[in-house]
Amino acid sequence: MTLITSQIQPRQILQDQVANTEFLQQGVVTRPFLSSEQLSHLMLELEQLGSFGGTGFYDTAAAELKSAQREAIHNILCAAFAQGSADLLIDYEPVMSSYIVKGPGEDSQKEIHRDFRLLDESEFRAVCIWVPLVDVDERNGALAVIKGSHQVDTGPRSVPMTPRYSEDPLLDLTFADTETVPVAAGEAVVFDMALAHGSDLNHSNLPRRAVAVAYAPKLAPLSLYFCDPDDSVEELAVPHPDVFRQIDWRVRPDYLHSLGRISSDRPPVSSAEFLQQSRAISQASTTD
Ligand SMILES: O=C(O)CCC(=O)C(=O)O
Repeated sequence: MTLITSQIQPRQILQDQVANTEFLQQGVVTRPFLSSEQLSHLMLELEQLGSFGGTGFYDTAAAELKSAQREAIHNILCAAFAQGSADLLIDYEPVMSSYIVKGPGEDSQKEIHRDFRLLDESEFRAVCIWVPLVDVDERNGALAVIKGSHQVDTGPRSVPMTPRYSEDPLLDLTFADTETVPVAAGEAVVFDMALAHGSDLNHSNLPRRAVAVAYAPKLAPLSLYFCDPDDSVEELAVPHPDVFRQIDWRVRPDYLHSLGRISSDRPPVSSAEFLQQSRAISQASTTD
């Protein structure tokens, strides 16, 4: 079977060669990230900002927040991640951030998804550094991933929706199809933004808090891939990373310069094919 992949260039992303090879092939690695002092300091700063979330899944990136509060969170997270991200990544800068509170019980799942595209992935890769503030495993909704899936092309990951022609295969997947990534508080799960990921229910009786910052290469031109009502995807130039935190992705930001339409001539991938291709990529790399 021919693999439909996004033709990733083996540009070095992570400073550490061994971790970089694993990251390029699997789409995810775990690394020590925040010291216990850094973690305590971060938790105190977030607490001072107020209380966020409750039951269910809450993410400041998707929540209706005042822009000053969103920026305050972004600044706290970028400062907390500054040293660790510079040690980990080669010439990347922060673009967006999230403070995520996964309350206990019902409605706390985050569906399996891929983050939206920020750049031309045939040349550059956007990276998310996700760090839990408590130890996480399958009991309290650790991150769950499909290794190798970052290389399977399922069409443009546009906002505010995926075009109907692209028949998103992830909608039919369940957490049985994923691999849980247990990590200690302060440890990072570093993943390619095209990787399929999510998190299952928080079965504990305490909130599972986590923070995440999305990074793009400093050299990469940034774009918003906007799906218009006629189902065509348009590439809009994003002149500065801050724009990603300022725009309302539900409406076409007319002030962004259009770079034209994205081609839609790719075959649909079924969920079974998506899993099969992801596993083939992940396993090929471990046996190579
Ligand atoms: O924190 C989680 O459970 C999920 C986070 C996530 O999906 C994301 O950062 O894109």
